[in-house]
Amino acid sequence: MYFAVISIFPEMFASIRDFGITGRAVTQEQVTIECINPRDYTTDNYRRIDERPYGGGPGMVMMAEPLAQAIEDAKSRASQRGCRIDKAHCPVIYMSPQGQRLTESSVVDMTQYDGMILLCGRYEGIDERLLAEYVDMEVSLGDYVLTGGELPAMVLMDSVIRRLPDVMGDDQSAQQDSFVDGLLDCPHYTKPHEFAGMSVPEVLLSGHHANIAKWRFEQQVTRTKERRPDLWQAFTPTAQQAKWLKALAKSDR
Ligand code: 4GO
Repeated sequence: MYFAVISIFPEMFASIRDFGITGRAVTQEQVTIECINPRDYTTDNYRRIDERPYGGGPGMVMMAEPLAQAIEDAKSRASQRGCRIDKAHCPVIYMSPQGQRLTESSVVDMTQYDGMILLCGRYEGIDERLLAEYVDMEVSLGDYVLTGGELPAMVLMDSVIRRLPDVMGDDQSAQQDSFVDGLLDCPHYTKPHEFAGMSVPEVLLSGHHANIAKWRFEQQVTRTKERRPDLWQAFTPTAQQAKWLKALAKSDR
């Protein structure tokens, strides 16, 4: 998958490109991340990308023209990398609190793209006409404001990259399905056997895989009911999970 990031702080993206599972996905060429600095598309001596807002008020607004040039360049680079350039295959995405919320299910949908062009704003945001002309989709991480779109863009990339086929080990892909199937994750334990007076739940040491799977599911259910009743409301069990839930209801009586 191809990612073009448009940002005045391209150095920030070293953290996703150079480390961990996302770094390995880049090295193994499952993913390409290219940064494009809109300052390189300015025409004035000061390389200005921001200006004061029409109508007055505090802060600065990113100007449309350098960003338009940067997006055009991103599209031509994406095309060179084999991306089909339309919103169904390589959308231009603007990270902003006004966007659609990112969820594990929207993340999984995004793994189908050839690539994405991620637009990162700064200051008070971007001239609305640039957004109207170029942006296919606006995405938000949640109801809070940040100083730039760079961290949200990296969160989006990380969440999509980890769902690409062959980026993570098989054991992991089974695990992460917990959120997609709508429940919170179960607790995890490792060595030592005892810590702070607490020992590892006995069932996990039993080697009985069916019991372990059942126990983990029960833990997921308990946690989800307690911490996220909204998720529990919306949950639909698989056939196996329905059996476990029946057994659980019986033992509760
Ligand atoms: C995205 C961008 C928050 C989010 C942002 C979010 N803040 N909740 N700030 O995903 C325009 C200038 C938006 C700074 C940017």
